[in-house]
Amino acid sequence: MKLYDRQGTPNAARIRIVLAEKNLDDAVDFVTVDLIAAEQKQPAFLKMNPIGKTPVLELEDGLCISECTAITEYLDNLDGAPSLTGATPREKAVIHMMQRRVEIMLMEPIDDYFHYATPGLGAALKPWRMPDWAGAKDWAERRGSYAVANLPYWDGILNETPFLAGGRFSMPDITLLAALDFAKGAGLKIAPNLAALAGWRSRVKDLPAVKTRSGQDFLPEDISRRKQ
Ligand SMILES: N[C@@H](CCC(=O)N[C@@H](CS)C(=O)NCC(=O)O)C(=O)O
Repeated sequence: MKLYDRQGTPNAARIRIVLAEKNLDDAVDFVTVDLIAAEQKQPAFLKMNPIGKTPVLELEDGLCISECTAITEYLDNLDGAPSLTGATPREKAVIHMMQRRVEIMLMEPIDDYFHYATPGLGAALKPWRMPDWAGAKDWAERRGSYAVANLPYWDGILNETPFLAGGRFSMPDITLLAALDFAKGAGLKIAPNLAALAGWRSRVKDLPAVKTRSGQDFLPEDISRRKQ
């Protein structure tokens, strides 16, 4: 299998954690996509994923799977013992619900903040960035504030249960971790008084799969290549 991504981005981190958790690192060849040069918007990449985003997992038969949730489902089920996406109907339902909540309440607004309230991935991406209107920055600032305002909700959940979908580490925990790292990398301030969230974060960061596969600085060397 081939994984097209860019190390240091939040969604690359998500799948890298899944690969480590499922002991599949050796089953994948990593192909770097130059997001700063907008390689993900070029015809060759759009053939794999018309949405023009990474990561994409290419299987041996040529099938290209995009969307972190779909890639995670696939990798998690390869060994017949899904641990990250749920085994029972109830587990699957709760995992999917929490996954969508993390996306809608955090990942998507943080992404909007990053791309419209900061230089984002830089000048080469400008032609693909909508909306290009005068109020875009204000709107993006509000999207960032919305994400930050949602953090106490997650703190409340983690006050009641060790992981987002109950007693065990699963897909939405990975997404929440990536979202928090993304928020930090994009420059959003996370309130320091959310004890349950902070406790969960340090426990999750200590899990072997997470320790080996995330925690890189956010797009470390690329930031300096960005042009406003
Ligand atoms: N919903 C998508 C989000 C993918 C995404 O936003 N990927 C980012 C990297 S973290 C990307 O490729 N950005 C490039 C761009 O926006 O042009 C998923 O789950 O895979």
